[in-house]
Amino acid sequence: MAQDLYQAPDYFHLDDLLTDEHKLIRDAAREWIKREVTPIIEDVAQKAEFPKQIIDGLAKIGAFGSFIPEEYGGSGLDHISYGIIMQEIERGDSGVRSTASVQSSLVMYPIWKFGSEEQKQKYLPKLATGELMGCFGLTEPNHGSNPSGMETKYKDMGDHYLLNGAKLWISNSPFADIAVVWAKNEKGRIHGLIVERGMKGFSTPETHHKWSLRTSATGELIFDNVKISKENLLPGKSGLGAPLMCLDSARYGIAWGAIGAAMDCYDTALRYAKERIQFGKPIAAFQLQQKKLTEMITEITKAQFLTWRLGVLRDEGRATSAQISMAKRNNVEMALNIARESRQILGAMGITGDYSIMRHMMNLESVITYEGTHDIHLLITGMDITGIPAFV
Ligand code: TGC
Ligand code: FAD
Repeated sequence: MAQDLYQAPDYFHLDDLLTDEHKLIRDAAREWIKREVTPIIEDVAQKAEFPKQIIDGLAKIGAFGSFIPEEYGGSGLDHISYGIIMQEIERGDSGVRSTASVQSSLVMYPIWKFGSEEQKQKYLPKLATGELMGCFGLTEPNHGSNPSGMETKYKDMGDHYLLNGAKLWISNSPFADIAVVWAKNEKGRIHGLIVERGMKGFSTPETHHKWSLRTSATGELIFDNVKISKENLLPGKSGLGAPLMCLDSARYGIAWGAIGAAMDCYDTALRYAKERIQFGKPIAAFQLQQKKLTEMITEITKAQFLTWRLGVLRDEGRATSAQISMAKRNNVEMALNIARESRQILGAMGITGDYSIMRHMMNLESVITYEGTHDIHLLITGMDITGIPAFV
């Protein structure tokens, strides 16, 4: 891949609204991405490999549980800091951000929010350092957008539970040490269970041949009469609302992350347009290219402010699920459109791995689908403003 010359666009001086701590966190993450991720990312994406060697670095920049209190090994930071870290990581690659989102919002968050004190002490510090890696099992072969219909179930056997079922499309599953799994009890109530690698009857086959999110390992979770200790049930909350709370945290991070991918595409396209000469001029001199670039920076700027405001609301405990859905939906679509336009600005060079744009574009096809599809987020906002659910 060509040298990483990234310069983050900040057209309306959003930096003025960040604290010194936010800027320090941002600069550390940005510098780490440039130094450790850019040099390897294209190669691992081409090979469709998860770069395990960066786990330690991710932990050191606070990518695992930045909002988890320090007593449990987290960094005790605010939600804007979490968002900024996700933005910088996704500037590098959405697949790497996925690994960090899952670990923070979908594994550490439910253990912190719904776990017993023993579970918090046992798992959170090791998840924060990356000594343990986790995954989150909600989606099933027959239940994607409608997780309430899940078929994975567990039975109370007196001194333990017996878990049966299957989860599909699970990020990190092929290498995760633990899985936070959502399953129904005999009464049909959804609960979270911590399943550990090595438990008899538990397997995690990898899903191959993805054209998108190739640096993230995706797989299944298969439970064939898995014996689960009763201590592994998350006692704090049951019902679909529990996994949906985790999704709020992850979707919030994705709203920030998508801006990172968009900024990287815009920055690459702007530099290329100023350097590429056609008809005796840099292509940036042509009105059609200026239109593309102007619309990109306008959309990025709008998304930056929407998302910063969402962060303030989340830090105040006032961000609603519907606001998070709106930001996730808007920003991912914005990033995908910018990736497509940027790729055109690069002409044929845009399809090569010498530039990051095509990789971002393919990654964003997953991001617009997972954590609630583009359609589902529209329906969540629609329900919020009309009071009428239109899912069924
Ligand atoms: P519904 O009847 O609306 O709600 C069920 C219960 O949940 C409550 N609730 C929430 N609670 C907390 N936070 C939220 N955001 C909540 N939304 C709803 C609700 O009040 C109710 O509570 P109660 O007490 O009355 O039972 O549920 P529904 O079955 O109609 O579904 C609603 C819908 C469609 C919005 C929901 O199912 C949904 O969001 N579907 C999309 C599924 C999804 O996003 N899956 C993501 C899987 S994980 C993933 O993709 C990880 S990718 C990670 C990576 O690599 O980065
Ligand atoms: P479906 O639900 O079958 O939807 C298909 C189409 O129908 C979509 O366009 C959808 O918008 C539309 N549709 C569905 N219902 C409605 C409706 N009511 N109204 C209008 N349109 C509708 N899941 C996890 O649990 N954990 C993970 O770690 C995880 N990681 C993932 C990683 C990747 C790379 C991918 C691609 C997915 C991952 N997922 C994960 C699964 C993801 O959350 C689901 O793919 C997503 O929720 C959509 O479910 P589905 O693919 O079954 O699509």
